[in-house]
Amino acid sequence: MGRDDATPAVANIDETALTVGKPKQRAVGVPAVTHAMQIAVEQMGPVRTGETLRLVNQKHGFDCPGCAWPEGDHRSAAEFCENGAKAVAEEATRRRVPPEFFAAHSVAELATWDDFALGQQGRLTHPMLLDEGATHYRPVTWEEAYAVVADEVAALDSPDELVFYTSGRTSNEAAFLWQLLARGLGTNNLPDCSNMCHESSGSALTETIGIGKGSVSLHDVETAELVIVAGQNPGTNHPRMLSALEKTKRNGGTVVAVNPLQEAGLLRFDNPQKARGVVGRGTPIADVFLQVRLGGDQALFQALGALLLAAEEAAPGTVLDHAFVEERTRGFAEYAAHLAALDWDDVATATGLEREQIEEVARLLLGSRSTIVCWAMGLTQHKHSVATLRDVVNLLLLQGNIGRPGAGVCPVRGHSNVQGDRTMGIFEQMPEWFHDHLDAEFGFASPREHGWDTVAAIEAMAAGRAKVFLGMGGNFARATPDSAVTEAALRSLDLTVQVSTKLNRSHVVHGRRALVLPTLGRTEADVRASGPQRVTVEDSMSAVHASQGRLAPASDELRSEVAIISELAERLLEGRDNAPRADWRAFRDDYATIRASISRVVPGFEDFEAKIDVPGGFVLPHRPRDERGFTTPSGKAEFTVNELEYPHVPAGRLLLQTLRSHDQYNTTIYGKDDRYRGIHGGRRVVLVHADDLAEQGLADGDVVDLVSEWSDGERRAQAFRCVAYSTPRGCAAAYYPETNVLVPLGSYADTSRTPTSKSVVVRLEPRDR
Ligand SMILES: Nc1nc2c(c(=O)[nH]1)N[C@H]1C(S)=C(S)[C@@H](COP(=O)(O)OP(=O)(O)OC[C@H]3O[C@@H](n4cnc5c(=O)[nH]c(N)nc54)[C@H](O)[C@@H]3O)O[C@H]1N2
Ligand SMILES: Nc1nc2c(c(=O)[nH]1)N[C@H]1C(S)=C(S)[C@@H](COP(=O)(O)OP(=O)(O)OC[C@H]3O[C@@H](n4cnc5c(=O)[nH]c(N)nc54)[C@H](O)[C@@H]3O)O[C@H]1N2
Ligand SMILES: [Mo]
Repeated sequence: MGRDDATPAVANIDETALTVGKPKQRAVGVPAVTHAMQIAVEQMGPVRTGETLRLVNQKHGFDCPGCAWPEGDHRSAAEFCENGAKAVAEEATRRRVPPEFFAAHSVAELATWDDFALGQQGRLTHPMLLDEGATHYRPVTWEEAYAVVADEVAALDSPDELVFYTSGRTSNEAAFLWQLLARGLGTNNLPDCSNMCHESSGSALTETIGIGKGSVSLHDVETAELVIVAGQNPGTNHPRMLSALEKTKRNGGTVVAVNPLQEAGLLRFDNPQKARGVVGRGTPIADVFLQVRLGGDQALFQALGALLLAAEEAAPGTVLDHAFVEERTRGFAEYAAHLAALDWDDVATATGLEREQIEEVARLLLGSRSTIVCWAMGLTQHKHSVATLRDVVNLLLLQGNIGRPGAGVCPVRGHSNVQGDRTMGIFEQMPEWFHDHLDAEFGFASPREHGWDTVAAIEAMAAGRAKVFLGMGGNFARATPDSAVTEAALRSLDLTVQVSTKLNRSHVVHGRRALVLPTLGRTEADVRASGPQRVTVEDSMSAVHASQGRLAPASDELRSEVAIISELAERLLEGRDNAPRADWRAFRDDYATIRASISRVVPGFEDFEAKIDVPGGFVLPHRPRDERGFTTPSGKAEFTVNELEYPHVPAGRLLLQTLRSHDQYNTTIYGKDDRYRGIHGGRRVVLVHADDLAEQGLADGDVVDLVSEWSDGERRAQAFRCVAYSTPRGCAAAYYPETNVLVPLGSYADTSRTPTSKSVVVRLEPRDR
């Protein structure tokens, strides 16, 4: 089986408009507003743009489908964020993909289009079926669509041949029903986008503090004395976080950035809502910038721990929070002994940093009474990510930086409800208590054997053990690693079903039969038998609040996710032994009935309905944050001993990270510019240190193939323009999803099994221009 790039056919790659300029030193400001407005007006027209953007993240509006950064208590009239506006515009677009579109374009033709071309077609309007052997999708009624699913599910030998994927935009209500349907049929095969995202955070935090969620509030970030932002590009991916960091700075706090790339948003922020940002010089964000090597963070956090321990030894009683360490934690002595043997040569190799740079940050830690560490994909997508994050926790525990104002762990989530989906049970290995509660609520016996995560699901498809794939949002074919392998796996299925808002590659990489089921987005009014419905979401800081769309739906045929799931459930569960006793019709007629069930199954949701009547919603309990209590088996926070790891790259090879440009939302491409990094008009670029290019006999502007090397062979992504860029020696960067073809399915993080999208060993092979 080939493992090379065929997506889209390389013959169609047109990057003639690509230009490269100088990276920016500051983020947001007026250009961001202008750019967002341009995209919004293109997609929605001027009137709808005004109406729609007014409702984003307002207390009676809809939750922004952009990112999971929380809303503050004091929202400005335009809680403005460039990339939030772009996310909204993509959903509220006036462009449509009606049945005539599918009649005009065969699936084979669409499979040669790139992600940008597919996504730009607009909103799906009608349920579509691809019959066995057919060349084109054809429109069907909802009833016919459900019958096809029922037919394929009835033909299965076991419910474990089903895969229920979830992306993180799904509301709590829909997610709760989705997992109930899967478990009602008898499987825990519930892979989700989180497996590829913050799973390492969940794994490390659950082991060490007993809960896989962040422990800080927005106010904590704004009032912390020290915030370390590691492995994250907030200027692009969480722009509203820059307003919080601006406040941290104004309150006298210090910010340290740890990143191989000098991301504009980490350098300087021009707040578009403040006159100062528009006309002045904006706010410098990072006081210290550690340009770390890819995968060098574990070494950095161990080194910082060792320096704190050394300072404590030099002046006993002045550095550590002894009371906290003694009363609330376990394993300190072993951790301290382990760090005493830290090899500083290893630290230098792993991080690429000077010892003085690390000592400077250690001094900031010593001087800070409240420290927060924020992180995202730069820390979670490596082989040793869970170990790295355990070492982040170790460092914070030393000074008692958990469960105290201005202190804590802050994994910054991606999708706007990815955290809520997990809370609702979207996980292949929910704890026993969850199953007990679910069984009690619905009078059935849910399956207890763990299901498949994303990597396991792809392996199962490839091995013929999975037969039917159902995707609740997302773009499984494109978001997953090892594109060629994954696409072949998807094509071997009997049926692929995608519940989607917009056209994407997962619709054209299909099983023997395929369904596209169009659904309402968050911006749209969802009116059911009992009237207009609201749904709920949970942000990165465990705040749950209501979201209510107001726009007229993109088409009369659209059904809400809740309606689709409950209608499917009635048909798939009918007549089965051990089916959950659920009133699916009541669920879809009035979402409050779903919330009533949630309130009995998930702790923290008692009085759910009343709590979301309060504008801004409510914050879920979090014992480490609220009472310094730890629900680990020992009842204490766990110091852990982790062998130091970092990527070893053979001579002549580079370590590639796959990351987001400024003009994309995961696999949805808004445009072909990456303004802050100086890239315009194209995406097939690889950012490489100038000396590495020279050493390989290459120059800026040369076109190369990226070839990844793995134990089972090579993978190739064709035709990338080399860009000389500021990044540590030996490190390179290129955009996802074009480079997913290079990430081997078998290369994932220990424990969390997150694909190693931030460390892929590659060589650059010159090709003729
Ligand atoms: N506009 C927009 N917003 C988004 C998204 C989007 O695509 N577009 N996606 C959403 C989702 S699902 C997520 S998960 C988040 C993702 O948010 P991010 O994690 O910010 O996204 P990435 O582009 O993957 O960027 C990773 C950052 O980590 C750095 N990095 C890479 N490897 C390392 C490393 O080994 N060590 C350190 N210290 N740094 C490293 C990279 O240089 C880069 O700055 O954003 C969410 N928000
Ligand atoms: N190489 C590499 N791979 C990665 C990453 C990386 O950094 N590098 N990042 C990983 C991460 S962090 C993540 S989270 C995953 C993302 O994985 P996914 O969540 O699967 O991908 P998205 O691109 O966010 O999904 C976009 C599609 O969702 C659908 N959609 C949008 N809104 C809605 C809605 O309201 N309802 C429904 N039903 N559908 C909707 C649209 O049809 C759209 O085409 O990718 C992962 N893959
Ligand atoms: Mo993500």
